[in-house]
Amino acid sequence: MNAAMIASYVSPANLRPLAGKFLRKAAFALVVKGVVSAAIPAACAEEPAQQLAAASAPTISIDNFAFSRSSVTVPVGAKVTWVNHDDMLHTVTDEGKSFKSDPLDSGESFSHVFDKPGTYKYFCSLHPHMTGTIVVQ
Ligand SMILES: [Cu+2]
Repeated sequence: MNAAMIASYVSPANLRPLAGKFLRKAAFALVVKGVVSAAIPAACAEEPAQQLAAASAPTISIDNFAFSRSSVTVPVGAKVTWVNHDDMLHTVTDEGKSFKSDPLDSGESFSHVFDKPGTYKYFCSLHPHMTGTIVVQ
């Protein structure tokens, strides 16, 4: 689910029967804030192509000295992105040395495309207790 999908879901055409300008604006504001998004996954469940796209480009947050998802499974060719939300430098370093980020400052990100199937264990080279796994199928 991305902003464009949300925007099309609450397009003016869908909302026109409801009421005038004010309601459309209010509904859009709620969606933007995430208040209404809980109602939307049912619609997304019928769109496997878009789910696959999401699985092919997952994002992993780095927060509070941890990777937000300890294990992520992706298809071959997937691009995985890590975003550092800590106020501390971190790296994303593959145990098998197939990829290694520079130290990421707060707000910086690193992406890697996984072209070969396998299990990739990675860690932060500055804080080796921070670990994660990418499974490429
Ligand atoms: Cu670190």
